[in-house]
Amino acid sequence: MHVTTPAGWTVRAVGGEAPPHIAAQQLPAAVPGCVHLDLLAADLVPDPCLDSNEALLHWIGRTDWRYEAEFDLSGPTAGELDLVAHGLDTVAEVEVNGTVVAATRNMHRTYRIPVGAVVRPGRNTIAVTFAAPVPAAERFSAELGELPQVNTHPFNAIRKMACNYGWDWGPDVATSGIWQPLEIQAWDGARIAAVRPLVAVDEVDGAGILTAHVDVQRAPGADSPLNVLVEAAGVRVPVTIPAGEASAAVELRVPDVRLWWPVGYGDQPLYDVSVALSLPDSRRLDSWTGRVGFRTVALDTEPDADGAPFTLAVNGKPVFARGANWIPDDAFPSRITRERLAERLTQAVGGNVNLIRVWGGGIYESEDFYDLCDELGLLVWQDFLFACGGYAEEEPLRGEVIAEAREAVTRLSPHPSLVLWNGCNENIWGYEDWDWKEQIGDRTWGLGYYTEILPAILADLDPSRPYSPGSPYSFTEGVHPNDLAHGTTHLWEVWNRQDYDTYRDYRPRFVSEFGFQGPPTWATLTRAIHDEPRRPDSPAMLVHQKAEDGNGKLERGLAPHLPAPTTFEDWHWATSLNQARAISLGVDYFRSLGSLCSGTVLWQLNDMWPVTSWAAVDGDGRRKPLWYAMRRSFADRLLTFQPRAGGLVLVVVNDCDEAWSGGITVTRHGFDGSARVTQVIPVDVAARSTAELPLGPDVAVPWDAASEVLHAQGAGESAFWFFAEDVASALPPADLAVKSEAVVGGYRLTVTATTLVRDLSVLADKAAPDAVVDEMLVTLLPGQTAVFHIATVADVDPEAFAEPMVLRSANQLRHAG
Ligand code: BMA
Repeated sequence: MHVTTPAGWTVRAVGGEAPPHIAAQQLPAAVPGCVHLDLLAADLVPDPCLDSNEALLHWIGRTDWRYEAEFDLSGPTAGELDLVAHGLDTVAEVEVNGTVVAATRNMHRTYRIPVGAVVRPGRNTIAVTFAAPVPAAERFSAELGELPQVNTHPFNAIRKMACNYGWDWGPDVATSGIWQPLEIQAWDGARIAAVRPLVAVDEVDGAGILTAHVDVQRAPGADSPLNVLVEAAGVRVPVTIPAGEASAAVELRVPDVRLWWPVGYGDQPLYDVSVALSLPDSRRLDSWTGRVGFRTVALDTEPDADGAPFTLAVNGKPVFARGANWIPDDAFPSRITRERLAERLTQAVGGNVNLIRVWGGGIYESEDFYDLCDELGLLVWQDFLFACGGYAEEEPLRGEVIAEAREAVTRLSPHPSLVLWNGCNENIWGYEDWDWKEQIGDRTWGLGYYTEILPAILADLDPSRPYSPGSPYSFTEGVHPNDLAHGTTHLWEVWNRQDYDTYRDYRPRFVSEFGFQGPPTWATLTRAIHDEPRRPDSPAMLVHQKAEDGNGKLERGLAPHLPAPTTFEDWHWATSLNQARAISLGVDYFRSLGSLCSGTVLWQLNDMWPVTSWAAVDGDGRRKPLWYAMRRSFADRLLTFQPRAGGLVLVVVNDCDEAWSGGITVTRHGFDGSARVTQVIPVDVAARSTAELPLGPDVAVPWDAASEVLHAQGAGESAFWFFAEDVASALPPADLAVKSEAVVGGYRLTVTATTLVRDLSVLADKAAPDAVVDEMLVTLLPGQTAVFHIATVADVDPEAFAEPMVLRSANQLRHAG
C-alpha cells in the first residue's frame, strides 16, 4: 500500500453569508481541521469561545466553503487508487481534477472513493466543497419531515455532531471541514478492509480466545487465494481465503492469558495483534495491527424482587460503576490532541472514576481516546450517536445510520475498555414524556434503530458486548423507560425543580445521568469573560450559561443551604461549593444503597469551552471543586452519614477486594471542638460490600443542631455530618493560622484552625492560573491542621495563596455581607 497525502490546502467561502472581505480571500487551511480554526488562525474572526463573540460567527455555519489542494502522483500507480477521507464534516462534494467523485453527508463515516479513472501521473488537484451546515440541516429536516428535538437547529436530521449546533453547555458553532486525515491510497490485488478481533475467555482452562474476523477487498478481476496470518501473544495462525471469498474468521488460543481488569480490580495487560495479507507466492499485500485485552463482560438486567437491575460484570465480577459522562472535549474536535485526552482521562481516573459514558450527542471518539481507556482501565459505555430528538428511519438517513454504526462497531471492536453499546440518549424517554407523540403521529422517530437495526448490527459484527436500547431504559415490557426500579435512570428533577437533598428520596437501580451546575474555575472564567463588572447575569456570563433558567436554578439551589451571595466572587465560590456538595450528596447516597444500586454516572466530566455547566473539569481543563468532591465520594472506601427513616446511620462502603475491619469512632462535637458524646463501632465489612451501622441516639441526636457536628473516623477515612444547613448554623467566622512557603515545584500552605472551619479550599488558580492544589473542601475541628500542596511553575508571593478570596471556606459565606 502506497499513501499520498495532498498538501497545501486552502479554503474559501463560495456562497452564503460571508462578509465581503472574507469572501474574497483564499486562506491556508489545516487538514485535519475546520473552517472556524482556519479563520481564527488567519486572524479574520474573534475567538467564539470568548466573551459574546459566539453570535458574531453564526454566519460561518450559513456559508458554503471550498477546500482545495494538490497532490503529486509519482512512483508506482499501477493497481487501485482510492481517495480515503476519514472524516468530512459534513455535506460535501469531492472533486478530483475537476470531476465530481463523491457526495457525502455524514461526519461519522470514512469514505473510500475509487479515483483511478480520474487521476493522472504527476500533479493532480482535489477540492472538497461543503454545503453550509445550518441550512443543510434545515433542508434535510424539511425533506424528512420535522421531528422534535431540544435545541435551535434540527441536528436530528443530519449525521453531524449534534452538539456542534449548540447544546445546554455548548456554543452554537456549526462548522465545516476535513476533520480527519485525507489521503490517496494505492493498492494492488487485495487489501484488508476490516479486522474485528473479538475476545472470549475459556472458563475451563483460562485460555484467551481471540477470533479475528478479517474482511478483504479484492481488486476487480483479482481472484486468487489469499493468505492471512494472524499473530498475538506469540501464537501464529495462518489461513487461506479461497478464490471468490472475501472474509475469514481466524481463531487463536492464548494459554494462561492475563485478564484485563477495570481500574481498581486488577491490571490492564494488553496484547498486540497483527494481521498480514499476502498472495500465495508470499508477496505481502497489506497488514493491520491493533491491541486487545482479554476479559468477559456481561450486563445483568434480569428482573428481581426490586424491579430490574443494571449491573455490569467484568470477568464475572459485578462492578459498581463510578461513572462520569463524557462530551467532546472541544467545540472543534479536530484540535483535540492525544495529550489533552490523556490529561482529561487521567483526571477521571484521579477522581476515582472507573467508567466513562461517551454521550450520544457527540462523536465516536478517536483511537487515542479508547487506547487511553484501555491503558487506564476505564470502562467505556458508548452511545450510538442519537440524543434528545426524534430520528427519521427513512432514507437517506437510514442508510447513513447503518453505514456509520457498522463502521463504529468494527473500529472499536478491539478495545477491552468498551463494555457497553447504548442505542440513544433520552429519545425513548422523550417519546414517552416530552409531548412528542402528537407531533410525530404515525411517523417513525428512531425506535426501530434502537430496538432492531442497531442490535442486529451488533449481532452481526460484535455479539461480544452487551447492548442497551437507550439511556434511560427499563428493560421491562410496559414499564416506563425512566422507572427508578428498572434499569437505568436519569435524575434531572433535582437540578430542574427540587432541592438537592431530595436525591435521597429516590431508590434507583443505576443512575446514568444526574448533575448540578457550577461556574468554571476563576482563572478559566476570567480568561474568557471580561464583562465590567462581571455579574451572574452580565452579558457575556449569560452567553456562557446555556441552561434553561440556569441562573435561576443556581440561585434556588443555593437558597436552602448558603446565604445569598452579594459579590461576584462570593457567588462564584458559593455556586462552586454548592455544586460539589450536591453531587457528593447524591453519590454518597446512591453508593449507600448497597447492592440495590449498581452505578452512578454523573453529568458531566468535561466541558468543550469555558461555561457554567455540570462539569467537574472546566473548559480549560481545570478541576472545579466538584472534582475533589467526586474523588472523595468515589473513593474505594467511603464513610457516609445518611438520614434513614429510623434516624441517622453511618454507612460503610467498601469497594475493594479486601475486607474492611476495625473500629470507627463517631463523635458529636460542639463547634467549639468539645467532644460531647463518642461511640466506637466495630466494623467488619466484606470485600465489595456495604454495611449500614445504626447510631445510638446519644450520639445521633444533637443538643443544639445549629452548633454541633458529627465526625466519624476510622482506617484513614472520615466523614462529617452537620445537623443544620449553613444558613441556619452557628458556623463561626473562621479563625485560621496560615503558614505559606515556597517549596520545590510550588508552594505549601499549612492551615491550623482555631475555630471549626467547613470546606476549607485553596482556589489556587486565582493566585496563579496554572496552580493545582492537591486537596479541597476540608473540614477542620478547632485545633486541627490541613496541609495543602500547590503545584505551579509561577513565581508568586506565597502569601497570595492565603488571601481570603483564595483560601476560602463555607464560614466566609456564612459571615459575608
Ligand atoms: C441530559 C443530557 C444532555 C444535557 C444534560 C443537561 O439530558 O443528556 O442532553 O446536556 O441533560 O441538561
